[in-house]
Amino acid sequence: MVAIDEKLEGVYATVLHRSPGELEFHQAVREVFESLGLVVAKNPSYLAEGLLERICEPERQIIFRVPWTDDKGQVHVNRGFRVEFNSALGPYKGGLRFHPSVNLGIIKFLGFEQIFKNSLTGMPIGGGKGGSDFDPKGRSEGEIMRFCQSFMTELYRHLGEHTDVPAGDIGVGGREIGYMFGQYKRITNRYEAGVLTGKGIAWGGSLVRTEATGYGATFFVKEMLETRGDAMEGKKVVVSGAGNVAIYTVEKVQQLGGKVIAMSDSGGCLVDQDGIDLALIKDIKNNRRERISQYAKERTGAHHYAEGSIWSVPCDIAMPSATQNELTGRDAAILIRNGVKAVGEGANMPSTPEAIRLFLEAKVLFGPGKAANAGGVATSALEMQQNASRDSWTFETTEKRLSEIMRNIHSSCANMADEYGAPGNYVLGANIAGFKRVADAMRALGVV
Ligand code: NDP
Ligand code: 2IT
Repeated sequence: MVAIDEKLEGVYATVLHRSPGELEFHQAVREVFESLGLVVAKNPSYLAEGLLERICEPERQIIFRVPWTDDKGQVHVNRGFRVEFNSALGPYKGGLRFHPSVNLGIIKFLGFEQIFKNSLTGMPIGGGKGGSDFDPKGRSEGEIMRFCQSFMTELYRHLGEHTDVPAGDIGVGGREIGYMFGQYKRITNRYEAGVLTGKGIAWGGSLVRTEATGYGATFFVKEMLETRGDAMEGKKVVVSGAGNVAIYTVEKVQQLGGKVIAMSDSGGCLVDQDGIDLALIKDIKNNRRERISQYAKERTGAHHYAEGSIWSVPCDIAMPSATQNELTGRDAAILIRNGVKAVGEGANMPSTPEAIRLFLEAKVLFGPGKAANAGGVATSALEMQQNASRDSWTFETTEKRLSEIMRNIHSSCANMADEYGAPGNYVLGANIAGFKRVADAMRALGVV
């Protein structure tokens, strides 16, 4: 483990003490704090006015009961969360996750990461996150709709286009956003498009938002490769996950001439050395809502493995795009041994601290999630801009904006890493650049 600067130890100890058992939250705070020692050494004023204590404490945390009735008439009770972490830069902004593993510590880690990610985009968005321990797997359309309606019946009072603007994350896509928007509109009697992002195109959504996280992560990797005179063309790429982020990562990698040879879901890993057939994956996942194991049954030469790690498939580029801590130190060592050149995190905190350390030591180009996957939330902010001006932009215009934003995020991280004497260290660059913008805004706004 990398040491934390002694000036930050007290604040970190308070985080551990005040949020016992929230391991993912501790991990996310520690990762940022490991980068901040240099910043407070150069500018000790960041230690004043309880700034670091305030940045680690959510402005507001909402926890609520979500009762709903299944198709057989049985009542279920889930727990809903919204952590409104930091609004120094704009309304709270961040996704909603529906997954049985969700608890307060996971939502807090995601909300904490979101503050710095949103800051890095340069756009007027604060940080927040929410969700529920609801498991959508195997649920009917009617059950999903009733759950979303019940969830929004409580959450709506905390939202608003200038207050808090959720979007999707694991288990929440266009369908769920639709049901939640419908319920919000019904309760409030307002067509307030800017209250949620990731909406359908016919009802206030933005083109490119669906593709944005995966496309953005791929643009970020492209930028990293270019710093070494390299390109995506001809690279073998492994993308974990098979959801929104993974699918559109595969699409952009293929458009840039790379070859994706493996994907995964929680049921195992799929290898197709001929290159993933994206149309088949989209049909299986988006239309039929089936498991990726189905792909191996329909395509000759493809294999599905229920056991083992996807990271043991040799590749030039790894893009973890499923969930937190899915890529361990052991996986990183295997990837490095197999000659991996770049890692772009589509997911939030997918690499464990040990994995990150190994990638940095081996000088693998490593794009941390808060930079590499910021294209999703950045395009959400573009959706908010379109909603505010009652406009809608073309796919080309919006994708160009996204690619410029990713180029800017890449250069902010790279420049900050250079300035702090660690060229090529995007972890340090992202943490410092993200921290500075939000910290400066917090100082200007006083002790609030
Ligand atoms: P989806 O629900 O669309 O897909 C999630 C994928 O990850 C599925 O294939 C799922 O498999 C797999 N997965 C989820 N949890 C686990 C787990 N515990 N173990 C193994 N596999 C798992 O979500 P997204 O694609 O939207 O999100 C993926 C990641 O990207 C998350 O970390 C999210 O926070 C992050 N992210 C998402 C953004 C967005 O705009 N959607 C923006 C930025 C980051 P299965 O179906 O078997 O559960
Ligand atoms: O983790 C993330 O950045 C997201 N799930 C997207 C958040 C958003 O508000 O678009």
